[in-house]
Amino acid sequence: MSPVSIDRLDGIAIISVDNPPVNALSQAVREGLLRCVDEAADDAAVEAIVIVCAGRTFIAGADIREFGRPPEPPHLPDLIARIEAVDKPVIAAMHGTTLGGGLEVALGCHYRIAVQSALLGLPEVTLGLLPGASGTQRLPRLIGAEPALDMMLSGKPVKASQALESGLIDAICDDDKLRHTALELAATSVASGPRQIRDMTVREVRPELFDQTRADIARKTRGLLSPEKIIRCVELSLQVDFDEGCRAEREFFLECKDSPQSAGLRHAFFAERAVSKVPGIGKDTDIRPINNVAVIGAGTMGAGIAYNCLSAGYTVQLLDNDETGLERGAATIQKLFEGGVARGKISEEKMADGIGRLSATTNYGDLGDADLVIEAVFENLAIKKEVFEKLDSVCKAGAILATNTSTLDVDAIANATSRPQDVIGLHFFSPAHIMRLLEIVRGTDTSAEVIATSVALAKRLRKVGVVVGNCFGFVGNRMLYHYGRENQFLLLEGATPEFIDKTLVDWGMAMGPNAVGDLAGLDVGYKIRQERSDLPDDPRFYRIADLLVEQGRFGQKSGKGMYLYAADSRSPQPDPEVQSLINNEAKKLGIERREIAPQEIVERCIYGLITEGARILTDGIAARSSDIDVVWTNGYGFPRYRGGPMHYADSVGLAAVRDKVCEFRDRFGAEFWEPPALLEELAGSDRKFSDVDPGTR
Ligand code: 3H9
Repeated sequence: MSPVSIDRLDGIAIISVDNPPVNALSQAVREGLLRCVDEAADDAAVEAIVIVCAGRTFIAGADIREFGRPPEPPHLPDLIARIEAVDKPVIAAMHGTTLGGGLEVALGCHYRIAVQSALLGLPEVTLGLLPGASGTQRLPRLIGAEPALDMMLSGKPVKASQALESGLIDAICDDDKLRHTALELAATSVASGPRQIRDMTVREVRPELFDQTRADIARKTRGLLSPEKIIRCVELSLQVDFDEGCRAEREFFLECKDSPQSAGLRHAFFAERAVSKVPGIGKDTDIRPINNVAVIGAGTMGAGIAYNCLSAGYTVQLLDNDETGLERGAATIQKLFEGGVARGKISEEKMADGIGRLSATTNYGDLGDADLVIEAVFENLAIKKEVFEKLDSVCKAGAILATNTSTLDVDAIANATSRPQDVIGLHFFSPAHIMRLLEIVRGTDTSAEVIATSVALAKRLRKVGVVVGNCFGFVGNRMLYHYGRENQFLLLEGATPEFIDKTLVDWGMAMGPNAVGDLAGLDVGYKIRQERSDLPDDPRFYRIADLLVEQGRFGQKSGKGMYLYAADSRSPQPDPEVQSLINNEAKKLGIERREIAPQEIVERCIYGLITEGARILTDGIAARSSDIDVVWTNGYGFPRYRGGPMHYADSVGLAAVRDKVCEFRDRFGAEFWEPPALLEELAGSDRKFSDVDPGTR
């Protein structure tokens, strides 16, 4: 059955799209729309046409899953041209999120109406694309080049009220009156007739607009293809006629669609949606109600988590050992709220409401009502176990007890309680209210209910929650060790900290590993290494980092680490003292320093990640390779347009990755570069990491 149907009422044809979940413009929808529009156009009894959608939203865009395949007719630009050419008024009646190709369909219609709660946007840029169905030519004609650029370059949707103000829509109505008001608008528009955006002229713009926008975007998006193409298309809307502009747009769209950047961003989109499908957890798994959250530890992390929970509407108790700690925590939370108000993110009322839901205590006995406790104390197993023993004695039955450990054994912590089924890891990333990633660490005994509740919690906190298994460092930090190891070796072998950082930033990482180490604090990793007994017995292993810490160089917080920092500055300056320390150590270890090419730096660091990612998949610590990608793109600054380390490996080709790893093994030794069995197996059978089924290993 076609997902598009047609009805008639008093001379008005109502064309309905019903393609759950988001009415994406699949081939069947395009075909159905074309058929119904033709039928209504040819029917002399029809005076106007209304396009509406069933379900939760008007069309939310092209069907992104089709982009990996050759496009099948009818093509969207042709369908929209057909809608616009109809000689009776066509009205788009929108609710939910009208996005991408959906908004382009609406722009092909002659009039647009939306409900109060509707959002309208062109988010193609977030997928490495540009609006490819004449949106770049129609939107500037309708609302002006500058606001159109804004919408397309930010990818952010606008509210219906804003859309009305800018002229993007012609009318707004109550959420429950869309059909009725759209029919009224259709009836009144019969007299005024069709109004085609293609015939409009783009208003003049300020002369510096395009140069300024290009410079701005080049700085912000670092080498992304599609923003530049969007700017060019909008510029063309002022310079050439509509059809020529559309031809250029189509060419650019196809170029972007076929680029590895868009493939990476599309992968990231679907990967983030796949994380909520957790093997062993079904839609019928019970979710425990959570209203009251307690956070143990009022340091920066604890306060950040508390702020995050308050912002999501929870009631929060903050517990620390003493009043001074609590006062400091409360002040941090107050400051975070004030920052939100200053940036216009939240209102004064919301701040007052949030702060009103916060209370503080030094007494574990006060935590009896907590539905969820999140521990964020010092990263030390003995201290954490002690906290969990206390929680076990005071918390009500069914309360979820979570640890924010970033590396430690969740089972060891769970076993300090009499209820390991209720214990889970919730690994927030710093700053907790900003970073989107939440690693949800399932212990051996964690119950399905507790996992499902944590996944729901992540959504409510507006985070991407990735369920991972329990091992040292889970997914993110376990892989980071290998990336960091190669960075340290490269320092000894001849690359400077600033050259390694620049090389990896040029490749797309948000920051270089040496600047990140200084930001996070070199002492943090040092203490963790000190506690481990299973580290490689290799004198080069994290040698430079260890020596720096032993000299009191902890990073930004002490004004010097791998780099030097001027007072009150976070800008890393190369330090000749560090360089001579590195040179001396290399000499002591008999390492001959050499010039190292950027390609070797990238391959050793990134392939270090990939090989450990393969082992993580084999061990079942991540259910699927795309989960690993979500961790790295959301928590570690891995370039989203490269999809994540595992997608990147798949795009390079696993045989090529395996060959390079073998080359490194022959050059640098098997201890760190023995190719993982999974990589060998997949490369040998011409498969990808993404072919490994969830939960099968
Ligand atoms: C475009 O339009 C190009 C044109 O300019 C030119 C063409 C020539 N396609 O996010 P959710 C799936 S580019 C296919 O969890 P929510 C999604 O994978 C497109 N599938 O729901 C998930 O599947 P599953 C421009 C899609 O309520 C399910 O729907 N448009 C698409 O939190 C539910 O998704 C966009 O970029 C799609 N377009 O949020 C909009 N969209 O259940 C992208 C969703 O199997 N979509 N799915 O995991 C979104 O931003 C959000 O999905 C939306 C709903 C806000 C709509």
